[in-house]
Amino acid sequence: MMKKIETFIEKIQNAKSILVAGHKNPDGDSMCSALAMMRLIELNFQKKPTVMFDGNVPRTLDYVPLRAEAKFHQHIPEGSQYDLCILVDYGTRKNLGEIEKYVNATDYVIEFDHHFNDDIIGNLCFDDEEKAATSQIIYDVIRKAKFNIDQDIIDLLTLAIITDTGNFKFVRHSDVLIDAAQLVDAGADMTRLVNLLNNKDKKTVLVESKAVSNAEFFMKGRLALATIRNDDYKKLDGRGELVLSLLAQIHGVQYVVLLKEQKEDRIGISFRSRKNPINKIAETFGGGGHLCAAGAVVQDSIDNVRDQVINAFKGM
Ligand SMILES: [Mn+2]
Repeated sequence: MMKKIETFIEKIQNAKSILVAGHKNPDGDSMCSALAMMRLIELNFQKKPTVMFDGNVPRTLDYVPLRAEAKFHQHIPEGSQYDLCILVDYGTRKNLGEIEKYVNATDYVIEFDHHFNDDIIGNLCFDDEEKAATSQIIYDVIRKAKFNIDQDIIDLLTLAIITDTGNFKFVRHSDVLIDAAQLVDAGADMTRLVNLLNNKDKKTVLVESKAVSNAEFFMKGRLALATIRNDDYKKLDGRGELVLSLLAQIHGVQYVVLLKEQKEDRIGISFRSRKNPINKIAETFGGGGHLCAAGAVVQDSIDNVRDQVINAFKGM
């Protein structure tokens, strides 16, 4: 580990231009880990990386520290090149979207990630699938390298943990609680940070609650299926987390599926499970993900996809 950290330091010292990026449509972990990495380099190496993203950033992240420093790729000057790229929380190559061309044009890639990936991009990898959030891996390196940190970095690392654990609901190992405890000791104000994320547009919450009201139930109430049609999808900001979380709170519900009509004949599917693995079902729809939280995108009509999903759960 120390050898890898030495290389990390050397690569940053030698880089003239640095790009930091995560996956397309960044979530809290991806965005906050990227901003924490930018600030870390600024504070310890006196150089300022570019933070770039593709897709949409949900409004819940509007007030995370340094949010304005993250630039939509189309706002980056044409022909920009970077001699070092740091990828955080990207998952797989196909999740990079338009960032991929900048990554491909870079000499050296360093990655920090907690996703399973059989097509690793990084020349230097700080990967750990056991971590609940990518920011924990960055925090590990910070402590081992004894890097300087400030309040923004503390808040960003904590926000990444809060969002990726769904406010500490998805904790598998104690290390994430130990990291969070150390961040609180370092000055993270949990109540303030959780509140700062409560920033959804009213229309998004109304669309989400409508989808919950109209949800269908199958398999004696063990499968809840919600649908967001295209008209409503346009008002949705984020992935419909509220739909998934509310339906999962119902007595007896073990599986929750949310169908989102992103376009006519393009359906995004989110799968959640209380206990049994669900990622194999997502794979049959050409997607994937974690054991109990997975997704897919299917080119078909919403009615066909609905029927196929109900069929796929037969025998579960
Ligand atoms: Mn993550």
